[in-house]
Amino acid sequence: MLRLFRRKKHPTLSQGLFKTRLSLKEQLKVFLKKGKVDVDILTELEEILILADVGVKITMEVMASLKDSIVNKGLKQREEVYRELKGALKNFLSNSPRTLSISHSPAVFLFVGVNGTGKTTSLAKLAYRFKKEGKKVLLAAGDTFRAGALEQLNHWGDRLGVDVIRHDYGGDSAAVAYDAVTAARSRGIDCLLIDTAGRLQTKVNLMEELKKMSRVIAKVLPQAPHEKILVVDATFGQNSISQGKLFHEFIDLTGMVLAKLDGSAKGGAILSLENELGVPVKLAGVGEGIEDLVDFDPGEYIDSLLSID
Ligand SMILES: Nc1nc2c(ncn2[C@@H]2O[C@H](COP(=O)(O)OP(=O)(O)OP(=O)(O)O)[C@@H](O)[C@H]2O)c(=O)[nH]1
Ligand SMILES: [Mg+2]
Repeated sequence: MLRLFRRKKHPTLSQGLFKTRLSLKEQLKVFLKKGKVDVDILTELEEILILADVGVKITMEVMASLKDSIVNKGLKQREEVYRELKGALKNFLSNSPRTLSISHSPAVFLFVGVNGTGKTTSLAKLAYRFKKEGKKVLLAAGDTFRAGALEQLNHWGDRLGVDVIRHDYGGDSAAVAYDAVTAARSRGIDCLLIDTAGRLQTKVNLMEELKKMSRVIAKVLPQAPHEKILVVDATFGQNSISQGKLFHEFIDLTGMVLAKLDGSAKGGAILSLENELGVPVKLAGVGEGIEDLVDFDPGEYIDSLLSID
């Protein structure tokens, strides 16, 4: 059954950054072609970083550090500055581990985020990955609010051959979570993935509901949920920062999934997002297919972002 989803080529982070790179590549080439370091170099680089939605704050800090490097290290060639730029940008990415916490049994994952960011799809992609690794997976339909949400998750459950714990529409999402964790324990499940309804970070009552879900889960299983994942829509760019901050305030996130990276020309925003939140991006969605979920590797990210190939 899982063979149905198999494709020839595995997706990559670099592939997901295609659109962002498209707008940068030509500018970077022009930048490098000029060869020598001159008075315009920092202005040119600044434009490139802003174009990738790296954000003003980080761009300014990187410019200051490059200026120092050019003077102190006596950089004469643009190629050298370009290498220095990659190093400088990497420093803004989080040092926290990016591996998912799956050592507990069951390992409980809570997916949260604003409406339509890609929560349910990312959850299904991760369930598929776990299933492929031979793990026992269970899904929970914590979105009892949006019309069609239960059917959407059921559909994924059917396709993946994974059970879904669900209540009716209008039900209490914390009660779904409670039942799901209880079921996961009694069935010897390895990974329980809990979906939630999309919500605006400014709606305090809805944010409190997430807190309650988290609390109820911990009552059944202390230390759970082991991963509280914010799913961010990569096309939002810098706008995701304020959203992310509030989600983090309410439920203390452990990681982020950057969904729809393939559709975004704003891949540079990951730098500000991580830097401002202090929460690592662990996975990236690079397409609508079930296999289009990749690990986020900081080195690969910077290299792909600034690649001229
Ligand atoms: N291109 C692309 N599309 C994606 C990706 N992830 C999700 N999508 C699409 O985004 C749309 C919304 O995805 P959902 O997973 O339903 O989003 P959600 O956050 O669960 O939405 P709500 O439950 O309504 O808040 C769907 O059409 C998905 O196919 C991705 O990585 N790349
Ligand atoms: Mg959903």
